[in-house]
Amino acid sequence: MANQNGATADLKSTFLDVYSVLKSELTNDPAFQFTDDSRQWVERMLEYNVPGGKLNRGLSVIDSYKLLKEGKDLTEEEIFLASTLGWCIEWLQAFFLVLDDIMDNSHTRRGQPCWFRVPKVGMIAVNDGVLLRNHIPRILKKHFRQKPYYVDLLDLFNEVEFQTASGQMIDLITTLEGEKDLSKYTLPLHRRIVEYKTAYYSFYLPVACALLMAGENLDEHISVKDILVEMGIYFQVQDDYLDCFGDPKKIGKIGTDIEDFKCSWLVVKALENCNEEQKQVLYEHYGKENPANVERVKALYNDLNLQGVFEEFESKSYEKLTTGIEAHPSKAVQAVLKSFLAKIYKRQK
Ligand code: GPP
Ligand code: MG
Ligand code: MG
Ligand code: MG
Repeated sequence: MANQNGATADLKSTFLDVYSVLKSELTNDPAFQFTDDSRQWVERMLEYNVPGGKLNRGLSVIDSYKLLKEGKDLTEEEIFLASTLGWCIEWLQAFFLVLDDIMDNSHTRRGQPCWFRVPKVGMIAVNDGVLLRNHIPRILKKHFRQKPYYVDLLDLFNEVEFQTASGQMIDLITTLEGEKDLSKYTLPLHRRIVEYKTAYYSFYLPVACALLMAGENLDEHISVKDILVEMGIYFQVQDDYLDCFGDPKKIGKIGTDIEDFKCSWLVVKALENCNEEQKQVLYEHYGKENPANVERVKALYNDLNLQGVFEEFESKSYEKLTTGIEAHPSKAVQAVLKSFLAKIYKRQK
């Protein structure tokens, strides 16, 4: 066990070393004449937004690639390249989060104020998001241009970004003022939102990167994609649950879903399980900024035992996903998927 933890810690420190290399390349990019001020801005913006998360998405590119290689030792180049792809996903995540926090009017992220709330940052954060997004093709160009799978990588990142932005759009337009209508909040709508806004970039993308690096054709791995999308949906249900019931000290952010009138899994389940009287409470109090309204919604969630409903959902999802994984013909792919599931099952952060 100590050994395994040692290996994990090692992998993480190698991974962080690659971050330093990429950051230094980007802050010395010859395509732009950096001044001290502009270089310092980018440097601080990257430090604040890129490396401070759980790094699960990024690290799982290396994990997945290793498992696909079935125990063969990776060369230094392979470790560097898999880490670089992992960082491209972390950059994408940083880009999404900087903008998502503005759109969701959030306060904290990863245990610190959201980037746009930092003094003198404000709406410069919007342009920082655009820059973070533009760093990805610059990293890919520098390190993968000569690879046979370069075009496929670019295409993959583009496709997944499009899916995520489309999911984010439906997450946002369902909450529009004047159309605040809880009756449209059903499980199929929730599923559609979270499949697009979360599942592709968080679950499919890391494995797809590893598959491309291993020389695979993504069209031949549709069943892997289907399982990963299911896992991503389960992951976002956990995110919705933790938004209300998680410990902000552990998850590093304060929930805003009730205030924001989000089509969260919790409100969908509350609507499914409530009586007429409780429905009135939801209609009256959901989607308001005032803490008293929020508390009233939370009290109703407790009355409806949504924690219990969630626990049941969690163990059922685990069983279903495991069955799906074990039906996959390749043991190596099974190992990739199982390691993903183990990382998120019953997560508290
Ligand atoms: C998670 O939603 C989804 C994203 C972070 C994707 C954002 C996509 C963009 C194109 C900006 P969330 O709002 O529930 O996440 P969190 O709870 O972490 O704020
Ligand atoms: Mg959001
Ligand atoms: Mg958010
Ligand atoms: Mg959330």
